[in-house]
Amino acid sequence: MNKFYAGLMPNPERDEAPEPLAADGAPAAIVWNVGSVAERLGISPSTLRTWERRYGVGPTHRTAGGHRRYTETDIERVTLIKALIARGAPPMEAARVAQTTAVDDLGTALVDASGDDHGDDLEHHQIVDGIIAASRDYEPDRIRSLIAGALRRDGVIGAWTGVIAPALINIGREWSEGRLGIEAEHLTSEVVVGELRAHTRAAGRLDSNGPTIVLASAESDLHSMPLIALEAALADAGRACHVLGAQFPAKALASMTANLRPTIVFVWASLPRTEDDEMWQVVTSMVPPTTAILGGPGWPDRPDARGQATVSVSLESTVARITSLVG
Ligand code: B12
Repeated sequence: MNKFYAGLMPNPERDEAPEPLAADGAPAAIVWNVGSVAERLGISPSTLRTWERRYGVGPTHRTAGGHRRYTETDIERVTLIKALIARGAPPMEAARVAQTTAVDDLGTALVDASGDDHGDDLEHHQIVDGIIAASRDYEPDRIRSLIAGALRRDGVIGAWTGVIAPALINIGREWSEGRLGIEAEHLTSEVVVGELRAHTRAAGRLDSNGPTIVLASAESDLHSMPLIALEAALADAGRACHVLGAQFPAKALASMTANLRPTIVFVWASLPRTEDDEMWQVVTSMVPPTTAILGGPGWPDRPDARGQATVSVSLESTVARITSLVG
């Protein structure tokens, strides 16, 4: 049996019994309330209501008391919209297909759309579109599923470079142009952080006795996701890091470096910094055995003033440089 249908069959041990339709002249059919449909499909009740309100895909019946009731056909249509969105279709388009597919063709459409919920067979740009659509719809579970799938399939470097960074850059642009709320950016960031951290934890015990690798974001800069991506990518290489996180104070970085004498200090800056900035002074005056590596678009473009510090332009090149330095 197709997995979609399997999930829709009543389980007498667990499910509340389906209700008959209200005696309002509607045909006798098995119907389900919003909570049961949400549970079966793994979608929140609020998403079901949003799809109904925004795209007109939802229950075709109500009880005498006005409560929503889904028939089996309604559930198939909702399942289809879910599957199409998970495969990267824009919600409007998914809703149009779900609404216009003839009842007899719904089964075939579902099999065609089912593929894999994690987007395993999707192109990078389709996953990116899916993440942006899910951010717009406030759907953390969908974002999580797409990101987890990309991490599993492509590893940290592949998923970050092909999916996560392009999605974030796009979301940042949409936000700055007023087409996406700041809440969508926060929601997506939180999911990305959670999935990257889960990936790091799954790597198990890491070598923390070797050369010390310190990762920090520049003072007053809240952007820290590239550090967390770097931590996860280095975990894949068996390396543990000291992650200091967002907006790390310049003075504290200077004194920690002097005490700990780490092999690597990687500092990220998304926001623009100037040459009279204390953080710039600290990172450009590090000396062996410490190598400072700068990442992010915020650093001043002054190769002659960088001292020993070098600049990395991608996650992949940063991992390559760090692993070559720590052996
Ligand atoms: C997520 C996010 C946030 C989150 C951060 C959460 C977190 N835990 O990190 C939150 C909501 C906190 C946030 C806050 C703000 N943000 Co913000 N944010 C972003 C967003 C969408 C992604 C940040 C990120 O991780 N970028 C990293 C990668 C994905 O992007 P990138 O640096 O452009 O990537 C290039 C290179 O760096 C390189 N690269 C990519 N990955 C990697 C990895 C490594 C290791 C290396 C070396 C290189 C590398 O390749 C890319 C292609 O060129 C960006 C959009 C963007 N383009 O960055 C905005 C963005 C950085 N934010 C912006 C702004 C304005 C802000 C706020 C000031 C908004 C506000 N008014 O409150 C605050 C900043 C507050 C502060 N004091 O820091 C602007 C900055 C514009 C500017 N140049 O000044 C951006 C660019 C959005 C935009 N398009 O306008 N933000």
